[in-house]
Amino acid sequence: MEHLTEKFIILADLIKKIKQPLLAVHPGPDTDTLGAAFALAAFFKDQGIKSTIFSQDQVTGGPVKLFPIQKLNSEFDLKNHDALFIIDRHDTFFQTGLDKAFNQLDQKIPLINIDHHLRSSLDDALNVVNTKAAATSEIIYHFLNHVNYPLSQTTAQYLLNGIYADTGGFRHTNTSAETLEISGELLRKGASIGKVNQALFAGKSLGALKLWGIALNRAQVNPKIKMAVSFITKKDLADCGASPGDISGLSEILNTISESNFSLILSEKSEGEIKASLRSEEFKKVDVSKIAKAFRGGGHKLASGFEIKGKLRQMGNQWVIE
Ligand SMILES: [Mn+2]
Repeated sequence: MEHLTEKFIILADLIKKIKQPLLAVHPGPDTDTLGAAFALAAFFKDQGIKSTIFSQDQVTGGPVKLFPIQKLNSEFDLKNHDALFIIDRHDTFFQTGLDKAFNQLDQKIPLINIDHHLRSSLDDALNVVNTKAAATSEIIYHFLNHVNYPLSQTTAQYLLNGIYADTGGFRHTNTSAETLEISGELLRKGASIGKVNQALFAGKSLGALKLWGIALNRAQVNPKIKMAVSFITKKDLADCGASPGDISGLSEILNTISESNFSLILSEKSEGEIKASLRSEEFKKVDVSKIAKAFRGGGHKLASGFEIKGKLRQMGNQWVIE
């Protein structure tokens, strides 16, 4: 992580001059983007800096139990801020209209992009990017360490939440020795693996399991391309009383089918929009981000996604996108 030191020095210097930064988490906020943002906000608060966290979308599923989500703002007015932080996914800048608001400002404010995904630099930004980091929360940990910020138990938990989630509970191959060392340090500060595990992986609702049941029942493997595929309609979600957050995890289960090299879950998002999430495993040697890119999506080698226009409809025994 040595090469980020230079960025950290610039960032620490920049933070001395700001009073009201806006922190943007990515659409469909996950545990890592929230963990990184809330940890950074705690640091700011202790420096007498009043930060605001902006989340375009509501938080659903497990992360609800891990963060004070009532503190999130669903709107922003960049004129009230003197710095803009994009947390965990650089495309948030474009997807939420922050780019337009930023470009319309009479007086430019610093733009900081903190990310661990591939190809995630932003023009005109201070890019604090490390693609080797398992999570953005890991980068934030290093930064807070760099400025000698003493982590409280709550802040340590935020960071552990992010790291635990993005490594699939230390099961994915992005779990490095450093990831475990950091996590050990966070445990020493009082963070709990049990708490985050319960919220993310163990605490499944009946609705979520019913939804998985429907999707697993529909699952098929395409033997030619070794793809395991299934899908979820909006009606399924409503019928099961499940939330969109319950869909994640499904692609990971599908991914464990030994005849498949990667999994694809299609889920109806809003009217006429279908979300696709792809997963693979290191040993399967498939780069799912290439598939996602072909559909103008993004992500990383083992977990990517894209969106397409359409509706899922049943025609006899077949389901089609129309
Ligand atoms: Mn992340």
